[in-house]
Amino acid sequence: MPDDYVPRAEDHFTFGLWTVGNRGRDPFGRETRPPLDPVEAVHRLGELGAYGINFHDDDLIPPGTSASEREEILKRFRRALDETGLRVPMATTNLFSDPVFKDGAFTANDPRVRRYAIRKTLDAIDLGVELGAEVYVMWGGREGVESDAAKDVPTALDCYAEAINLCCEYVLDRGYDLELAIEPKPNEPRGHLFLPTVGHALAFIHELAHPEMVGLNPEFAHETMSGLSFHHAVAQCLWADKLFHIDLNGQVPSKYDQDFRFGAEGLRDAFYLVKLLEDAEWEGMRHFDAHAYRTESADDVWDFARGCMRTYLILAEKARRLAEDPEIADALLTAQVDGLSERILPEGYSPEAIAALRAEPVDLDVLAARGYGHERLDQLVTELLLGVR
Ligand code: DIG
Ligand code: MN
Ligand code: MN
Repeated sequence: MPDDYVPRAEDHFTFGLWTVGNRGRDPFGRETRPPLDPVEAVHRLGELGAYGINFHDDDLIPPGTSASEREEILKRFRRALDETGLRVPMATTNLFSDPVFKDGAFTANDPRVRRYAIRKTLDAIDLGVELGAEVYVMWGGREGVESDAAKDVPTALDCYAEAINLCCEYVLDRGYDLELAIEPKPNEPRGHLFLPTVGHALAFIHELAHPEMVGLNPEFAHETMSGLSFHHAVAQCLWADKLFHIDLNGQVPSKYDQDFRFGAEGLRDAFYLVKLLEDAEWEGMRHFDAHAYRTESADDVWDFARGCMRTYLILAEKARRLAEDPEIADALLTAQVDGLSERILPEGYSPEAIAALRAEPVDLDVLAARGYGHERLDQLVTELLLGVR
């Protein structure tokens, strides 16, 4: 059977070095897989049809690397990129592994830690731009608290804003073509994290010195951990023109951050997310911030990577099939989905328009009695997803 689900560069699928390089360690168990050479990751992802590869600074240049070793690492990595054609669309900083960040990085109480965090980020921005990154993700994995007595939250947000403002000013000063993307998460590894959801981050961005440079990198697992709809969160990012990047994976609501293969969990939300991105013709990177199960061997990891991309392509085809299905089209009409596009006062406010609105006849009993046919519509979509339409 011809396989229509083979990734192409134009699909914009990307993976982080830390995703396919995840060694299977978890809070209760040691690594189950050997380290993965970044050069091998580039070649294997290139063979699978990925468009690009991302990294934290420490993923590519481990802490303590000498200047000469750094040059050798970069030379090998660049050669692999040239040989495969893979790009580096995004880069980010590891501000969470080093114990120095145990009380936070940008929001650490100790200003010396905050100064080091900003310096490490500026160095990592230089490295990312050097390798072609156009989006810089900021996930505040340690920006939070366990004991609220230890952190004054408004002042911590001042620190967070100061750090991001300085990074924006650095980008402007260096003339980099780079956007910053905040990645919200509700908790883990801290008891509570600042900027826990897309909503908090969108509000925070408006208080920054350069809000136009800062957007969102929402993650499927992170909004889902809060019990929220990921596709609704992404829809609001698109609506606010703030979807600068996206982290795709699978997650069961209200559990620890599972970072499963895309579609392994949350398949319905994943479908509406893919439909949203494809209907919007969003051209950003489909980044899989996910990893293989701890049970998997080094070879099995590539089944994980292949599965992420195949599932996205299969769901994209389902979205096309939905748009072409006449029975679903009829059910959408019954639900009056097109009615949402009608503005109430297309000419805007005027006393005359309000007077007319108030004077028009309305039969509430008729409006209240109508059915919207959501059961039929949802069953049709369910059958489409189950492959019987
Ligand atoms: C975790 O979800 C975070 C880190 O993996 C990284 O900083 C960011 C980029 O996708 N996601
Ligand atoms: Mn995650
Ligand atoms: Mn992520």
